[in-house]
Amino acid sequence: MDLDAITEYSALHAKPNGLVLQYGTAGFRTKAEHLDHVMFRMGLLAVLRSKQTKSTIGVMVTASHNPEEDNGVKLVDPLGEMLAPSWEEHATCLANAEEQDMPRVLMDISVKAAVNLQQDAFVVIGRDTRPSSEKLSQSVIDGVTVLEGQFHDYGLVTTPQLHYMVCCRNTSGRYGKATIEGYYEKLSRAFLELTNQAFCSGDDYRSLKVDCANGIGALKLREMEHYISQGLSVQLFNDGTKGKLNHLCGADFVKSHQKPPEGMEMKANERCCSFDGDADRIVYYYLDVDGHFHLIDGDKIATLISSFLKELLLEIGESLNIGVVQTAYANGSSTRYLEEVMKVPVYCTKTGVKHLHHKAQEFDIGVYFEANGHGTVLFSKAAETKIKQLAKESEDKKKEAAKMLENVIDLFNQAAGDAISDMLVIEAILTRKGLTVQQWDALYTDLPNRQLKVKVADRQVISTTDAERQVVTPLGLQEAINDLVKTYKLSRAFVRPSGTEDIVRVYAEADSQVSWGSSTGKCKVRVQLRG
Ligand code: G16
Repeated sequence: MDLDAITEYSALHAKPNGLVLQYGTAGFRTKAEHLDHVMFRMGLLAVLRSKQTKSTIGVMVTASHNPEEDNGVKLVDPLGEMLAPSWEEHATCLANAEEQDMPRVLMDISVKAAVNLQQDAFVVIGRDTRPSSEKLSQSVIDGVTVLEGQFHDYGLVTTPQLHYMVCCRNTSGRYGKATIEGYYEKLSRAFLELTNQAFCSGDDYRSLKVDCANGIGALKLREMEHYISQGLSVQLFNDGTKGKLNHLCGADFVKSHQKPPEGMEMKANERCCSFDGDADRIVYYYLDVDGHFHLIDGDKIATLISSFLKELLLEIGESLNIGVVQTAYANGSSTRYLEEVMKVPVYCTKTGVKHLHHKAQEFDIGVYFEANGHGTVLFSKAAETKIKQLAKESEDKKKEAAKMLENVIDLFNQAAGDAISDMLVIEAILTRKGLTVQQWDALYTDLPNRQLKVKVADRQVISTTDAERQVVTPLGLQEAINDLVKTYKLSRAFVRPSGTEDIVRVYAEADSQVSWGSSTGKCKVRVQLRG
């Protein structure tokens, strides 16, 4: 390691004194102007991680759903999954080391993690469409090259596309071709095969309006359009030509405000969906004939997918175990429906797809979705092998079901939640089952709920336990929540510090909106902080 060169280059990406950041729910996120040193250092760290795992590592420059002025970075581990927790700690230490200490901290990490510094390193880099992203990804490249790592810059890609590339490169192409065309070809082939023989091919089933949050999703969906046009026609809104990224649009806005995005032309009963800023989340929605807005969030997406998979498993006659993973934000109605009607086991983890992904790996088929629309489905190696074998060797209906499952496996991005891939899975299921968006929505009725952001002086004073459903500190806060919650039926509420924004998130649901004391249905939760 050439410490002199590292010190010299690092000075060009100097850390502002005293700035402390944490590798949070999805990497580092803050105002873009505070991130130059973090990017350079994550370039260095990616090289160490690549040497240690003898694999390609990904670095994605994005702040996903955050405002345009923010930016962020996250590292992608060898199978396309999120960075291992012990390396998140290394990332935090390295990002926070004061300028003069940084080379020593870097050395300490390489010793602690037993990195063979002679090993070659390869890093792939991607970025979203934020104005700050290009320069920040150059800082990542500076970090990679000063440690003599090799790199490939994919430029503008969605976050899940970068996860896919990393997975392809580390599995000798078995997962797919590590190119954008390879991604489009793999997904579109599976999608068209799934929809090809569907009995329902009326126009209603084939067109979809997509709000792209003025982000990268628009560019990538445009590129992909002609690959899927035989099965689906998409009409793009908020494509970044006029509006600001994530501003009054996108999956996060639609989910948290429970209303349509601006800039979308919606007619009654039309199926619409929204991506978030880096196209790793998706939510669906429609307006009914009375103009009421209906949101179909990650919970209902998980339900649709699980019921389709269960039907196929029944047809192939295999007892592969299937589990659904949610977070505390999952609507109580969805959990009840999955457990009591569908008889599927449901598990709850902390917020952050890294936690859900990990839990989902315990099943033959692990379906994980956050209510905000972030999720995917994982198939174990054993399940995949069994399904492939049945698709080859069985006959008639069983063969057809196994082939369908084979395509479903290919259509999901198993490296990460992916709005484009999820959208195609959902469209294929709706087409195959001949379901309208209203019929899908009618599976169960969500409990009325609200999610709010609260700005506090220091969000870190709040700590939680029990998959973030109970507050530990400050003392007295949980009792205050309990006192409020017990006065309403089917009610639940929790508070947790965000790991991506400098705010505290508050969630509440109950059987009725009216009893929360406001004709506009706004939830009034007042807790007094003691201690
Ligand atoms: C990220 C994570 C999600 C998480 C969301 C909000 O989403 O990947 O798993 O639900 O942040 O996290 P928090 O409540 O801690 O702010 P994205 O789409 O912004 O990458």
